[in-house]
Amino acid sequence: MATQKVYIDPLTRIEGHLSIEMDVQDGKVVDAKCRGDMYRGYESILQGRNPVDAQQIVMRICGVCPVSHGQASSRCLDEAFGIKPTKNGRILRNLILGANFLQSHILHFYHLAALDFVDITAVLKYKGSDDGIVRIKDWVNNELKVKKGRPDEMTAGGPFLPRYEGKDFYIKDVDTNISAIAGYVKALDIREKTHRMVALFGGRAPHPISMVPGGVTTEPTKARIKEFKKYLKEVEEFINETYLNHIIAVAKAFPDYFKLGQYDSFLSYGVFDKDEDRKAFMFEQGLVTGGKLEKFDSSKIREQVKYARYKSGSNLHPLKGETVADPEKSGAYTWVKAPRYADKPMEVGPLARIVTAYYSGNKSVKKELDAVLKIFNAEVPAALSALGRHASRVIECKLIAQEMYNWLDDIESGGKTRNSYVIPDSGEGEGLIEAPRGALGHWIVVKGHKIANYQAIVPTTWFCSPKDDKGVKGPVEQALIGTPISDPKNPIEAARVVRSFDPCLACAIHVVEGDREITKFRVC
Ligand code: NFE
Repeated sequence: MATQKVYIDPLTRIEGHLSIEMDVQDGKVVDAKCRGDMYRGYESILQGRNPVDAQQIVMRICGVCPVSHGQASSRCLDEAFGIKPTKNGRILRNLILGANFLQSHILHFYHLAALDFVDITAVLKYKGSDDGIVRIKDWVNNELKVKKGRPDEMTAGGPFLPRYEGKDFYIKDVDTNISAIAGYVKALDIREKTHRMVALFGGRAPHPISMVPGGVTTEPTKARIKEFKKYLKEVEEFINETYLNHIIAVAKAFPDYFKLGQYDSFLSYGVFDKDEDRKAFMFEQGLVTGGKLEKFDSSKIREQVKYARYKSGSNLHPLKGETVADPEKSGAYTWVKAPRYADKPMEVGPLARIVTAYYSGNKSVKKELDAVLKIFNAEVPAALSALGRHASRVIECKLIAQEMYNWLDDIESGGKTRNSYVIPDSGEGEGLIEAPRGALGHWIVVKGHKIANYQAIVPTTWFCSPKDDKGVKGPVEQALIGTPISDPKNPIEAARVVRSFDPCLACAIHVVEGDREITKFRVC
């Protein structure tokens, strides 16, 4: 049968700009290309600057995960300057990062991915008095009127409509839809609380100013700890009583997604340090392929650029990395490089962390993952899927919220929050951390007290990577193959698979090409 090209361009409800090109045969994806259509360029901006400026500048890579970029950069500088954080500095870093994880995972489910499953038009049948739902109902009503009266306006922008339309695309049960939409509204409020938690020890959100080499500048006063706990309790209740139930409801309505979007090679740098030497983590460091755990060795990381729009420098370790744009490069189809670990494309992110922790013998993770799988009478391989990614996020939220009380209790009253530093004439540093979306690494080379080289490999670069130098596809490209496409004009199945990874192209790349129309917007 003939191959049909299907494009999702742009893929909406993600951070940044991503397009997907697919070859579909007999109603299934047989080939896929993941394209980041922008250039980031932070590496060039940083050259020649004072090293301590790096951690403030790199946070601007993204408004969703600035904490991770700030902390990856601080770690880089810790290593280049030959220092470690104090105990309180480490705990405060964990608390700021943990609050950002909660914010990001709740954002991803309710405000980005859930609308692939939940039927927003169910609010039209709503008879109750919930203020948030009534406001959404009015909004949807008005939008639908526009659509009925003026069909040419059907592509009008808006947070909910238009959307992919088709038979059985959305949850049918009205109560589940209404409850999820109520969750959507409540999640806005809950995310505000998580931002406040970041700001209490970070100084502000979303770009905290307190994270510095050697620790954190904010004092963990009793008043701040008390306020943090107050917000944490509310957020924790939402995770355990609302978010978890909605994930289960989506999985019950769309169990096929335990089989779709599968991938089976995972990498985690380890996160939420238990000591100042970065030897033990709440979520373990390691790699898992086919259920086999392997020790991580950062010297095996390389970036390949045969299919990315960059000059030469292919297959370099990031400390020697080069980022020289080559927009017209023949054969290249993306601005995202192809990071590889020992030549292999790796999935990073919440699922990678949960799988790595599971195979490392992490009892809390095993208990939570087994409990979710039991509901579906499923085993671990089912978790290596689109639904497994959603489940991993809520499991992480539950465990992080739980652990935060212990971190707060571990703060040493009156203890130093940071160690001082001297910028050396020369040095090298590697800053590895987990961002909400996965393994994040920053690398710095200092010469003459200035930045001589700075490279970042972000989570989305790992999973949205193009083919590598040997032609092996990236994780999202591979996970798409075999996805059924019931209607090539409404490829919701592929969109669900890609969104389950939670791509952030804003992190991966930044400057848009000006030579082609991406989409049209109506500004009203
Ligand atoms: Ni822009 Fe980020 C996270 C990082 S993803 S959101 O999480 O780093 O590439």
